[in-house]
Amino acid sequence: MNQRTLTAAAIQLGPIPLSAPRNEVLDRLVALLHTAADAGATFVVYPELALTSFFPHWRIDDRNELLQFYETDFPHGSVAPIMRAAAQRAVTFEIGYAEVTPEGQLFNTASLVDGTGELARYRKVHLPGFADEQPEAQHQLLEKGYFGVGNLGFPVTEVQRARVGMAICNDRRWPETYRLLALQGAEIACIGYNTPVATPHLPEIDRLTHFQNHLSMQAGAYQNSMWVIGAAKAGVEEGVDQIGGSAIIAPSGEIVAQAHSVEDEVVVAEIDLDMCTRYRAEVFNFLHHRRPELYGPISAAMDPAWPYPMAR
Ligand code: ING
Repeated sequence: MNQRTLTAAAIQLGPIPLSAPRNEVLDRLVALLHTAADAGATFVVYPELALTSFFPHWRIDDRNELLQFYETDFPHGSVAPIMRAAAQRAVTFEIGYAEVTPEGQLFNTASLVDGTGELARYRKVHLPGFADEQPEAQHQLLEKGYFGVGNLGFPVTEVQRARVGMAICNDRRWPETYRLLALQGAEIACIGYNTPVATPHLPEIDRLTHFQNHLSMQAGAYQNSMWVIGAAKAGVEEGVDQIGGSAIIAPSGEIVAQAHSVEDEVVVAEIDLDMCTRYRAEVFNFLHHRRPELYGPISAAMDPAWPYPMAR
């Protein structure tokens, strides 16, 4: 059986200023797709909210002002120039953007797209931060106010003989994300992110932001025998300093390629999809070694008696 490989790229973006016209942003993203394709990539991953500034970092009271950041007619009205480049270069891409539905629902969304159109859509499930402004914080994280909880599950789609799933930013910190994809046979998890260096409400982790970024994705990749492609929006964007660290991570947990800047940067690696199969035949043979019947209600909410603030 001939080996299944594909050359993939994480496309890291530097800041997208609030003042940046949409055509300039698209020109940047198209140029980066060509750079990736020139390096042999046929599959590329852009960051979360790759078309705009990360606007949950500040309070926006006026709904019409807020809606300026959301796409109403994705993909053709939003990323047509990228689709044309994708068709020209035979590339499939994954991209994050803010979505408003015809019914007015708001989501932090990512889609798989090729030159013919949209292949799959995912809406972010794990929304960090708050719904309301935190007056003492040096920057806001208002995703709970600006997005609904994702309602499309964790879809897995066949792309170039690979089974591809999506997650967005904070999703990568939760083991359930990778396991739900792995249980559907996903071999690649695409994860765009916008992650500030400083976390207003837990400053003790500020020295660990980079470490915990890679820790989360490496653990997810290894414990679920999948490739993880993490793509950052990096640098100081509208006053908030964000980490880079875009990386391509193997089912072994090894980082096989990573960004070294906090600007636009293309990170390329050849992905051996059969490594997933080898790990799933041995170390993580779910059928032979895993015992879900003994795990009890692991998906239930934690006991309210626990001393932790519990949602639900
Ligand atoms: N951003 C951050 C992330 O999960 C965060 C929020 C940072 C949560 C650090 C916890 C610790 O990477 C988004 N957009 O989810």
